[in-house]
Amino acid sequence: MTKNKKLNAWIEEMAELNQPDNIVLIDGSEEQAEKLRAEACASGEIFKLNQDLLPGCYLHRTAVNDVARVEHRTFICTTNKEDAGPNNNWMDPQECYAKLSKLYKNSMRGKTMYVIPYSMGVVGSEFAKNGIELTDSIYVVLNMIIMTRVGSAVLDSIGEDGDFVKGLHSRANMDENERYITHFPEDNTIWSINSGYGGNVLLGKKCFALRIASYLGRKEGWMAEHMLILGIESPDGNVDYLAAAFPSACGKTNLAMLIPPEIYTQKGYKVWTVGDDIAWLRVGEDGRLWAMNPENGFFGVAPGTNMKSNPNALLSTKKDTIFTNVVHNLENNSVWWEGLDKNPPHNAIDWKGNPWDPTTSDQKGAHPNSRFTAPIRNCPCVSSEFENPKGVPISAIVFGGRRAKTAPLVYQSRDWDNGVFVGSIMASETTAAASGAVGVVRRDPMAMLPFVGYNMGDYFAHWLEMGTKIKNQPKIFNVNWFRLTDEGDFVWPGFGDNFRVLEWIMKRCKNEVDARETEIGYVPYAKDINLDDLNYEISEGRPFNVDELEAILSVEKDYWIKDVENIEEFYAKFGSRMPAKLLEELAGLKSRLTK
Ligand code: GTP
Ligand code: SPV
Ligand code: MN
Repeated sequence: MTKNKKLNAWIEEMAELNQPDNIVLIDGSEEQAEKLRAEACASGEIFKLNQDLLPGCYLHRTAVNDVARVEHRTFICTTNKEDAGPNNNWMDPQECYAKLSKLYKNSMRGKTMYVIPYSMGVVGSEFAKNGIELTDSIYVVLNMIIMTRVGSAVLDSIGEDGDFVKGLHSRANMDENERYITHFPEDNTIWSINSGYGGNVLLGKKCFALRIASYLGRKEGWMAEHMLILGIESPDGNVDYLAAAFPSACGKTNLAMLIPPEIYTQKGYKVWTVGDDIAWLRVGEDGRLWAMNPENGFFGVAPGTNMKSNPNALLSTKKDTIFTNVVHNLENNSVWWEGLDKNPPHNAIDWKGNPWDPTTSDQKGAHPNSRFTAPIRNCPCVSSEFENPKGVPISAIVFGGRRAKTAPLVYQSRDWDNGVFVGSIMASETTAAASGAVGVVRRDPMAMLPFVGYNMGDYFAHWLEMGTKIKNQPKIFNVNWFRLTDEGDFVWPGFGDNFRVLEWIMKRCKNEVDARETEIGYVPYAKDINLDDLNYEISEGRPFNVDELEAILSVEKDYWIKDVENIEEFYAKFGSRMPAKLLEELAGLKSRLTK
C-alpha cells in the first residue's frame, strides 16, 4: 500500500483485527474528498447545506450520548503506573491492548477502513510530526482533512523507514459503556473505540498533539501545550506574540482572533491569529521561546459565536466547514445556534435530530458543545507566520480560567518559576467540552489536566527545567474574564475588550508601566487599564466603571486562603514527584496571605 514496510505491516495487522471489507488510502486530493462527501451524504452521515449561502459546508449530528470528550474513559498506558500519575486514568499496556483487541475484533466488517496520513505542522518541516489514523468513519476523514495536513505528501515525508504515530479509531458498535480513548506513549500509539465525537476521534488533536506530544516533548526538550497563539501588531508595524492557555470552552478561540475596540483599530492596532488551541514550543537559536501551531483548522465552540462576539470565527465558517450538533435551519437549509442572532428558525431540526421550534420548546436547539470545523486559511485575521515552520517568538505566556470569584482580572508573576507556580495553581469551572457536571471548580494546571500524557509532577519539573534553557524568558501572566456579580452577571465585558488587558500585558513586557506588588504577584493600577470608550452594562442600570474595575483587580484574601488549602491537597497527590520549588512557592504565598 505504501513504500514504508513498517507502515504496511501495521495496516495489515490492524486490518486483520478489524476485518474491513475495503481499505482506502487518503491521498489528500479534492477529487477523493468530494467522492467521500457524496458517499457520506448518500448514507445520511452528513447533510449538504445551502451551497449558495454556505459553499462547501456540511452538517453532522453525533449520537446523543456522544457529544464531548470522555475524560473518565481516557487512559494513559505506561509500563509503570506512577509514570501516568494521579492526573491520569491508567491501564497496563498489555492488558489494555488485549482488552481493546477483543472490542476491535471484526468491528469493521462490511465497512471501509480509511488510512489517513497526516502531519502536525508544515509537512516535512523540522518540527512537524507525522501520524497515521486508521478509521471507519468518513466524518473523521473529512474533519482530519480540515484539521491537519493530509495526504501523499505526508507519506513521502515519512519515507521508506520514517516514524509515525499509530492511531486506530473504530466506531465499532458505539457502546458508551465500552468507549475507550487510550494512549500508549511508550510506543507512539493511540487506540480509540466506540465514539464519533471530535476530541475522542480526531486523533491528531488532543490525543497526539497534546497527550503523546507532551510525553515526547519532555523526552526531547520541548513543550506541547493547550494554548492559542496570537500576534499583536502595533501602529508602528511591530508584532509581538503571546501564547495563552485556558481550559476547554474558556475563550481561546475568541481571544485568538479578537478584534480590538475601535479606539485601538483607529490607531492601527491589529490582532493576528497563529493558532486557537494547541502550541508546540521550543527554545530557538536566539534563546527565545518559539511557538508553532501544529493544526491546520479550528474545531471551535459554536454557541455564543456571533458577529459581535467573534466575527472572525463566524466568517471562518462561511465556506468549507463542517458543523456538528448545531440546529439545522430548514427554512433555508443553513445552520443556527444559541447566541448566533436573535432570530432562531421556526422550522428546524435540533441537535438530537428532532423537529424544533424555539417558541414551543424549552430545550436548546444546539448542543452547548456543538462545534464548527473550519480551515484556518478561512480566517480573515490569519497570521502571515501561520505557515512558518519555526513559528513565532513568544513575549508573554498567559494562563486563565473561569472563576466566578478569587482570581483577579489580571496579574503578573514575579519570574519564570513563580509563573510556573501560577500556571500550576490554575483552577476553572468545568464546561460542556467534557462529559460530566458543568460549573464545578477543579484544579486544572496550565489548562492541561486532561491532556498531560504523563505524571503531572514530572510535567511541572519539565516546565521549571525549560525555564533554565530560555535565555530571554517570556513574562507569565494570569487572567480571568469570568468574574461574576452576586446576581450572576459577568463583571468584565470580555471578548474584544480583552484587548485592554492585552495592552497592559504587552506594556509590562516592555517595562512601560508600573504595577502594584501584592501577595499573589503584580496587579495593575486601575488607571493603567484603558477604559476609554468602553460602554458596557454589567446588568440593567449598572454600567461598568473604574470602581467595578478596582473590585475585580483586588486580591480577596479570604478566598485565596481557602484556595491555598485546596492547592495543598492537590499538590499532595503528586507526592515525591512534586518539585520542591513549587512547594516553596506555595509556602511563600501562604505566609504572605496569612501574615
Ligand atoms: P475549546 O475549543 O474547547 O478548547 O474552547 P476555547 O478555549 O477555544 O473557548 P471559546 O473561545 O470557544 O469560548 C467558549 C465559550 O466562552 C463561548 O461560549 C464564548 O462565548 C465564551 N467566551 C469566550 N471569551 C469570553 C469572554 O471574554 N467573556 C465571556 N463572558 N465569555 C467568553
Ligand atoms: C477541547 O475540549 O479543549 C477542544 C475540543 O478543543 S476537543 O477537540 O473535543 O478536545
Ligand atoms: Mn481545546
